[in-house]
Amino acid sequence: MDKIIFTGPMGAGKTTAIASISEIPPIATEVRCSDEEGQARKETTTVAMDYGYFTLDDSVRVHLYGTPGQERFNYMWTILTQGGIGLVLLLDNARPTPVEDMAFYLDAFREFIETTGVVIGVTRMDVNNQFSLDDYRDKLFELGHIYPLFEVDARQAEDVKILIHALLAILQANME
Ligand SMILES: Nc1nc2c(ncn2[C@@H]2O[C@H](COP(=O)(O)OP(=O)(O)O)[C@@H](O)[C@H]2O)c(=O)[nH]1
Ligand SMILES: [Mg+2]
Repeated sequence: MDKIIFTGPMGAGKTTAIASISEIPPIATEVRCSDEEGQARKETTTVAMDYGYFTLDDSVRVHLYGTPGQERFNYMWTILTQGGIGLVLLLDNARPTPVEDMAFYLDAFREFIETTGVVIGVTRMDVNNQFSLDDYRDKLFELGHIYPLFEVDARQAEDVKILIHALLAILQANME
């Protein structure tokens, strides 16, 4: 079973991205945000996980799981990555320190990434362009990582598909 994990901070677009490409109405578990930042930004957050699926051209089905964003649900991260083939990290460019968010999530999922692969999508650049893709690239360079990085809009299926195909391409390359 090909299982891809979507992670990233609250509001980065995980639930939206899975909904954009899923062939079934995605299953999401939303509750009211507990923290003040969350309450200011949006009404609900994903508690347990998001789930949807998507079929590739060669009729291989890819299962899409979104992690909850809030720290109090971190224990779910380890559970959700089990059996996963790769990670899509979404970052919200309109958050205060999205480049630091990237470093945090790359570290939190380090073991999983080392055994699989990761692609990074920066969302909401239309809302706030305070940071450019080069700012993220500089940080990746500083951390010694070479990972694919894209500007995406989680509401656009084509953008989300680019992330999935880039991830599958690097997983393929790692195997060869
Ligand atoms: N303007 C804009 N909104 C976006 C973009 N990507 C996602 N969103 C919106 O951001 C909000 C938060 O997304 P959501 O999927 O709930 O984030 P999650 O907490 O990571 O699951 C939703 O209202 C999305 O429609 C983008 O590139 N531009
Ligand atoms: Mg969500």
